[in-house]
Amino acid sequence: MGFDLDTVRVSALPDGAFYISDFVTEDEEDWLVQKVTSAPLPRWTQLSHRRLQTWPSALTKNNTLLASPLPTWLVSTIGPRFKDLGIFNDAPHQAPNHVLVNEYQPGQGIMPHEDGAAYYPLVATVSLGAPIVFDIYEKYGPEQGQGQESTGGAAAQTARKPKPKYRILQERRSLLITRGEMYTDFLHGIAEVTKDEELGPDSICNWNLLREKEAYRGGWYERKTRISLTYRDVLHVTKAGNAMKFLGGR
Ligand SMILES: O=C(O)CCC(=O)C(=O)O
Repeated sequence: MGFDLDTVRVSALPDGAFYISDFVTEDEEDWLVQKVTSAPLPRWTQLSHRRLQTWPSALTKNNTLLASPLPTWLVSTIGPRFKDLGIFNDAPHQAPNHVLVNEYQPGQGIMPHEDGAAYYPLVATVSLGAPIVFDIYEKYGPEQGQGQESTGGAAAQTARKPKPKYRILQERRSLLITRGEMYTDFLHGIAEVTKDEELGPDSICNWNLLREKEAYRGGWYERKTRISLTYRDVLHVTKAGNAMKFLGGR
């Protein structure tokens, strides 16, 4: 439909990040949240600092996806919009084939990490329920604490807590796309806090693209339950028959 991604580029970041503040409507958000939260309990993996659903299934040990369609609710509304934006056009399967659904309660987050070589270097994240600050860290910078000792203990870890190089505010109903250099050359994470603070045009790099700047005028907000749908393209996909061969079946 000719949407110009350049109009939503996060220009303060290295090439490869885009932010659309009203990607899904409030009704669509309610429906998606209902779908996520009504999933049977075994669908959830309880991690120490968040809950996770993996659709259609977890990758094998060698980062291969067993071919299976994504559930309709994850793609019926969102899939056509990705197509209109053309964001997966250059990916091997021209569409996402894997979605990680994360749920964060206030005080929960995810350690700085990279998503790695299993995926085409593009993640499209739909945020639901509440805003959250997404932190970007230099991979090799001094702040990242290269050579951080694994035996450092809690005090040492706190003292050397890495400082994000960039901060992106993800509003509810928004889409964040990170790709290319943003995917390969940086780490990302979400702080384990109950309040996101120091918010403003100088610290939040997508400030000019926000839908509800007024809500953050005081410079902070209290975290609430936030859900993310992170769409990706797994590079290696195998059909069920091939997987049986892997497992020793003939
Ligand atoms: O919830 C998010 O926005 C980030 C999730 C994330 O970093 C991941 O799934 O690798």
